[in-house]
Amino acid sequence: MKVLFLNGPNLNLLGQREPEIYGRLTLAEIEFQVRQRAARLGIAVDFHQSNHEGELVTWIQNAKGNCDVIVLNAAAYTHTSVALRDAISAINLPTIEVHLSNIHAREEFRHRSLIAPVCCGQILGFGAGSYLLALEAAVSVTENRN
Ligand code: CA2
Repeated sequence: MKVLFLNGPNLNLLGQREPEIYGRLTLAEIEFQVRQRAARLGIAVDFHQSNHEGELVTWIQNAKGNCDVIVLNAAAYTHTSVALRDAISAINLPTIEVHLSNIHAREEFRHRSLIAPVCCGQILGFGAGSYLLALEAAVSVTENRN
């Protein structure tokens, strides 16, 4: 089983600013934790970050046939991107939406997720723990599919 983790714009800045919202870990440190947990579960992981919407769309399109589940922190594109939503719809692969922060406890513009209706679920508000919980959810999603 393989899980593709995709991270959207500005997540490369994690650990440098706004630690009260996003925590103190860098994205590389979160990736390390994910890889450690995945190794214990016997899961292969791909982990990418991009500041470009089109690159995220391409990775989603290429996921078909290459992985079993996508875990997506679309960052700000969560709230704006019809392109990401259409890409998720098009590939028909289980996709789990994750966020470090609780987007519903923040500014109103973050309450709406354009990708939520085409994802199988959302995990948010647990900091780096959201990524680890998403890994567990990915296992459960594939077990329920097969
Ligand atoms: O809570 C999350 O995971 C978000 O997806 C993070 C996005 C935000 O736009 C979403 O509403 C919720 C922002 C990621 C940018 O992260 C930064 C890290 C350090 C300094 C500034 C931004």
